[in-house]
Amino acid sequence: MNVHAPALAKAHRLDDQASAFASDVIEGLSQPPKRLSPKYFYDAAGSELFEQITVLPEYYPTRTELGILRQRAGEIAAIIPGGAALVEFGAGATTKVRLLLDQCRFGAYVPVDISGDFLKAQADALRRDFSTLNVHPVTADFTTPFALPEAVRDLPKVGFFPGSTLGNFEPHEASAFLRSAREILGHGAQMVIGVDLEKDDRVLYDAYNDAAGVTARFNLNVLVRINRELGGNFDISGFIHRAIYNRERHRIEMHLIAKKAQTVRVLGRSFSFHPGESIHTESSYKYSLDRFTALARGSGWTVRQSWTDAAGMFSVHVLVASD
Ligand code: AVJ
Repeated sequence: MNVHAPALAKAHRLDDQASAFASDVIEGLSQPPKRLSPKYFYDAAGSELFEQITVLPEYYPTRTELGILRQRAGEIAAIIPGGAALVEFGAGATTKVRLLLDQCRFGAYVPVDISGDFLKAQADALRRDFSTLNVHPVTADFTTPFALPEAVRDLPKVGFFPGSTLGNFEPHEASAFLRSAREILGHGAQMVIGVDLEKDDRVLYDAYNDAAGVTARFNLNVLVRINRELGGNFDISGFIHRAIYNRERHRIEMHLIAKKAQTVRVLGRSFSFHPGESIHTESSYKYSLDRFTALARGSGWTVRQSWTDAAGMFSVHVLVASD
């Protein structure tokens, strides 16, 4: 056996990730209208800015979802089979999963994330605090099919997809993701999912236009990242953050707006902007309970139970695989 193979495979994966970023950026900036995927917000600086967003007074989703999970963890535990493997799609801060791990007797925890380093640190912390929990991190892009670790093959499966990350997907992508999760988790699986709800325009607007300007910095950071990682020459001060609620399409849209005409070079290519031209950097879809229920049903799942906070701002659902 070639002892260097794992190291080479790892280097190759990193190359793949870097070149996917490069080709996605080139493709996105070549389109009219220009766009960038929100998955590229989360370099080290972007992840730190996102953590700051989650505690902003205007940003209600994180604290509202935590409140629901805290209040309902006992009820969730009661409908989840003992000894199940909890498979988390994407792994950020461990605050939310700890609420479930505190209440439910899981046989294993499988965090799945594209960032292997972050996963390892997170896994180590959980092993320390839950000494009997088997933690099996999987480094993978959870939007594409991946294999679960052999060690959890015979355990019941429970998916976990908090934070309304589902909202970043276009509706057809959200459906494809739910179908793929159903395939990965298999027959009889359940899934705990957090989904942000439609509400008053002003509340939504403020959540993405915080007074302290953290969301603006989070949005602009993707240009900083392109400059650093792809040798771009974006003038960051030449763009402003804009977030609007598009009620017809049930989504917050984040844009970066060119203040003046300018030409930017990235990886040897030129991209021209006219004054006021936008780069669409994120959509964050908001659901009604009915639209989410229909989406789940059309994607291989049945809603078993749903909870919201008292003000109906955010929802948490337990889904059961259909058939
Ligand atoms: C992580 C996708 C749920 O849409 O609210 C926060 C990302 N963007 N502020 C969201 C985000 C701007 C967040 N999600």
